[in-house]
Amino acid sequence: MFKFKKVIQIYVIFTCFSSSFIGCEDPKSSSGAEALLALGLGGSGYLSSCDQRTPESGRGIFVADEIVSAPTSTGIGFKDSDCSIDGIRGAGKFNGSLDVYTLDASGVGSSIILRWSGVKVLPASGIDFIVYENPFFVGVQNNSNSFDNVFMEPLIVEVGNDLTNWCGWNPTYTNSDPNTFVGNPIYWNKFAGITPFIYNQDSNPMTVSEVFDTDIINGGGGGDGFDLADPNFGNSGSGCNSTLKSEIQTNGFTYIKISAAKTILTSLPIDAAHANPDIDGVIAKSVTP
Ligand SMILES: [Ca+2]
Ligand SMILES: [Ca+2]
Ligand SMILES: [Ca+2]
Repeated sequence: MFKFKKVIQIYVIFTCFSSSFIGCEDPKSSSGAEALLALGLGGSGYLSSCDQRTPESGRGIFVADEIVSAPTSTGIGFKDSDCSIDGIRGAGKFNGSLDVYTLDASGVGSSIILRWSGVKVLPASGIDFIVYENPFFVGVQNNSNSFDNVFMEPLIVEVGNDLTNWCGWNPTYTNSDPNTFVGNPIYWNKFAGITPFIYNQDSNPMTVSEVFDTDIINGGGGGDGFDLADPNFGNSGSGCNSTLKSEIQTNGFTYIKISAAKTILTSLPIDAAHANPDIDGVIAKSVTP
């Protein structure tokens, strides 16, 4: 959870109000006015900046660009689910992206389901897609940082073809004390929300090969990559079986479901400060023509 979220939301809303209502309507959000009323501001809703951004295309980076399910999106600020499909905008190793949609810590709003409009994600060599939350390295902000302490809000990732049955990567927290939260990425196997990222489609587009190299310490773009050929794939997920696993590994998948980790693995030692993950977006390496 960002400390400054509410401040930024209120700032944006006030900016919107003080510069007249032109461009401030959000036709997709009937709850915008309700949220403003809840803040004591009254009046109409407004258009989030994410609504005015578009994901990059045309060079082999395929951004998930369609929201299938984000049931508690309000269309406002960090609760605008459009921020999860408008492209990836990292803010460097030491800052979290602000181009994000924040999940709820529990309930239906703790997951989001996205897809790539009209196509499926195909299996490719190496990692097949990358999930970007907005983690950042804690500590000294230069290359003397040991890069073993991340402010992270872990996510669990699953994929499927029917919105009912899902296969995942068997995420496992391996700290020797399973009841203590440690922000060292080496303990968070096959979660997302773990690896900071510098890829930003606007200010740091990188090359395609750099973007699909998630080793942020050694020149890659960062983010959390997943491979359908990983031996862990199919060892978790609601409704996963060997038939679905094989189908996805052979012919790809349509939907990705991204959930606040503790809502699936309830024993994880994730406190309230790390329980509202923020989704910048997802990219795939290959999709159907
Ligand atoms: Ca692969
Ligand atoms: Ca976050
Ligand atoms: Ca985004």
